[in-house]
Amino acid sequence: MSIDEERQEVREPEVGPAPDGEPEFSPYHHPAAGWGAAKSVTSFLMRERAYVDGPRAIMKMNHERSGFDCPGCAWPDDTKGLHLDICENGIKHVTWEMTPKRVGREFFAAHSVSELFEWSDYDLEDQGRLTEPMVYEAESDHYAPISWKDAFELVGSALRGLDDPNQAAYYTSGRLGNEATFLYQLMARELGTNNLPDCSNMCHEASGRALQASLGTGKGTVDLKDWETADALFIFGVNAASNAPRMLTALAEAYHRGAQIVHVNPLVEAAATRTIVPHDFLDMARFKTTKTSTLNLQVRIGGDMALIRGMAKAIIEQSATDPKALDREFIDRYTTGFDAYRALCEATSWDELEEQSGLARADILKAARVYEEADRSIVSWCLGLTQHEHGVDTVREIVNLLLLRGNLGREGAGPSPVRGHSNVQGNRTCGIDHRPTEAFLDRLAEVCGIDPPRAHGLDTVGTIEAMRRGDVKVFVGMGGNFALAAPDTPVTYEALRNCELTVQVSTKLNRSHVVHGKRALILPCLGRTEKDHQRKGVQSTSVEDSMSMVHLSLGMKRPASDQLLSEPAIVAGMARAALPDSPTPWGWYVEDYDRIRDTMAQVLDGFEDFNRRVRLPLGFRIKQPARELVFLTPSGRAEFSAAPLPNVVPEPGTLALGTMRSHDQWNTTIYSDNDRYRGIKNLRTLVFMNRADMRERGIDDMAPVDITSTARDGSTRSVEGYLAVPYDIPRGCAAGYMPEMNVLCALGDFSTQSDQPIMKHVRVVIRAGGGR
Ligand SMILES: Nc1nc2c(c(=O)[nH]1)N[C@H]1C(S)=C(S)[C@@H](COP(=O)(O)OP(=O)(O)OC[C@H]3O[C@@H](n4cnc5c(=O)[nH]c(N)nc54)[C@H](O)[C@@H]3O)O[C@H]1N2
Ligand SMILES: Nc1nc2c(c(=O)[nH]1)N[C@H]1C(S)=C(S)[C@@H](COP(=O)(O)OP(=O)(O)OC[C@H]3O[C@@H](n4cnc5c(=O)[nH]c(N)nc54)[C@H](O)[C@@H]3O)O[C@H]1N2
Ligand SMILES: [Mo]
Repeated sequence: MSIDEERQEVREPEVGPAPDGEPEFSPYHHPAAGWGAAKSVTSFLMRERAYVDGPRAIMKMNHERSGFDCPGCAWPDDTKGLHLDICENGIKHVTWEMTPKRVGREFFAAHSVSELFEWSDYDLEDQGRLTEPMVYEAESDHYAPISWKDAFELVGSALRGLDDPNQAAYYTSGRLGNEATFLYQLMARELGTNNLPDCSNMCHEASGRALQASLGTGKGTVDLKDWETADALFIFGVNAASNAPRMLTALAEAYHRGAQIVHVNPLVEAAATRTIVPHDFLDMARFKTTKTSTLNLQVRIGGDMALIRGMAKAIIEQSATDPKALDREFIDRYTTGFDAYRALCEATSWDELEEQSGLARADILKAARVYEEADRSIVSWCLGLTQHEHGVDTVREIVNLLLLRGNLGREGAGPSPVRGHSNVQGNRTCGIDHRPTEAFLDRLAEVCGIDPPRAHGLDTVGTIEAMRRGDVKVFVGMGGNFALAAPDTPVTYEALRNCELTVQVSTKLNRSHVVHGKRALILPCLGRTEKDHQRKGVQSTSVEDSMSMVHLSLGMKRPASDQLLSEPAIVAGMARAALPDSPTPWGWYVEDYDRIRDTMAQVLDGFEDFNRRVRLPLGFRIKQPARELVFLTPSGRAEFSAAPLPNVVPEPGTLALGTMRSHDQWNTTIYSDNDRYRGIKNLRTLVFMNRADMRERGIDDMAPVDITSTARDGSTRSVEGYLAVPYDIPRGCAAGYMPEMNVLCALGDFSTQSDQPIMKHVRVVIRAGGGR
């Protein structure tokens, strides 16, 4: 077998570290955060040998006047200037970047790429920070050092040599700062393509499209102050204690002031129980826990839309006797489409709603009552709602529910998506969009003097398909780990390997460096914690959180190597090489990021006076017209949707499988094989199942099973020897971890509404297996 054939063999990625004990499961009964988190942080800092720098960095995180923005998630910083607005997973995330370990030229000389391909993902990342640019040499099958100048020239000549600029694609993972983002999209469009796939295509694309359609702007309308004044919080499909842990503080505060907190999730996650507020030292000392939930509803996978429609139906029924149940004045003045929506709710039977949501009518009515009794309600959600075929319809259904009672454009009320990567929202705001608006392109053309292409570009799934066909020949990844994050792992590998050139701008070694094109570059960049020196002094970059606050992030640490370049400098280097006659002053921009911000202020809505406002203590909030009850929709009003309820009940014998993160993981970065809040130790190749579903299939607790998914086109994909964990999950539902289970997600199974891969509803058959 040739190297390529050998590597093409389908096999599950080994993602986590080698287990250091037998797999264990014992349900978790402790509060989220608190001492368990403190203990976990301490042992993590010890292991990463970062016990001096770690605590020092933590004290600089998320300050209102200086310091860097925690790259851990997109939850906003505390507006009260609290100086320890941090969490266990943020600390782990930052420490991971600050590791003293290095991966330099000696490492690459000692290990061929074929050898590295056999390593686990944990071992690849665990080598530490990348220190200098490297180029793949096919003859020796090794990465070898290359100068920045030659690396840029290699990219430039490959891009100049394409027959069509659409033969390149430029991926963005959501940590890229706003300034680098702006330059990156400018480069792509100056070259002539809108091929700008991003992680958001796998994440919150559905939220953006739904909010755009319903409200005219693709973002949530609430901020932290609203969270602090809501009477009811509805939290759909998010594992907050692991993935947005600072939300726990908001939930505990809400509970203290008597707000209702409803969690909707097939699993009762740790954030839906109790917490010890992480930075409340008195609570920590007294082991004082606070409840973070008043009602938990375990919907079936994909059943949220039926629940929400049921709540709306109950409100509408109630309005027959209690006119105050609906806010008629609001509906008449600001919305359109109410009558059709009401008719649809009335026509949907309770039987259907119960069947599709997996909940009893009485439970749906409980949620409806909470909603009706609250003067101000916020509905929040994450991937549990978006990574479905009908993600757009479901998010629109949330807006429908909010509109019924005028929960929009006033304090304490509105839709609140919880974004993923720390700057994924900023990436979109600053132009990473494969479907840019004409208005944006016009402004870009006028201000930057370029002629941007008007045809829409490729998203993540489209890029993989095009690379496979050979239509996209150059892939540039600005951060992230495309090989492992994307669906259908072997297919994504094949696509990347089919490229003439793959370029990865990264901080750490990962799968996307060892699954590469015919030629390949690793370009190492500064991390967010590190000092960014340019000609005009130390630079800061800006980021936008989940609630549209834009603020500066300033790195403090000495860079991991003196060969690292900043992301803006890397974009500028590639652009200058690819566009020798460019009118854009690339080098001049990089000398002083204020200059990039001055241009951005002219192109982007809401960025007027950018340089001054971003330096205000907490930065500034981008205007959100829907918050002011200005709707940029075709009708000029908020638009009710009236989508049919999808059938989400699994066919007999099959289960709906959701792929998700463990507690000790950051997307494709795995810190350990444990998932503390779900009671799992030393195990990642598992599937959580309802015990009755296990019994029916003759599967014992913790016994090996084989899982086979069936795609829409009828093709099947399997994993073997996963352990079945009996769990409190509705019948017909199952769950397991990404990225191991990405092999089960067919590339063709993306939502027809958002083009998002359907990662939360994979149709599977699970059988007792032949052993591990
Ligand atoms: N520590 C840490 N923080 C992170 C990340 C990380 O990997 N680690 N990733 C970041 C990124 S990029 C993102 S996008 C976010 C992701 O944050 P989450 O959305 O919390 O991510 P998942 O782990 O996929 O968890 C999805 C949740 O949805 C539930 N769920 C599954 N199917 C359904 C359904 O049909 N309905 C409902 N209501 N719920 C369902 C699952 O039980 C689970 O609780 O977190 C960000 N923050
Ligand atoms: N089955 C399944 N698949 C999923 C999901 C799911 O729920 N289920 N979730 C999807 C979602 S929501 C997302 S967002 C994607 C995540 O997709 P990606 O964003 O592509 O993946 P990450 O794992 O976040 O990327 C980690 C890598 O980023 C690099 N990195 C870290 N910091 C920096 C930095 O400061 N600069 C640069 N340039 N690079 C850096 C490091 O080299 C690290 O190895 O995965 C998606 N895939
Ligand atoms: Mo994400």
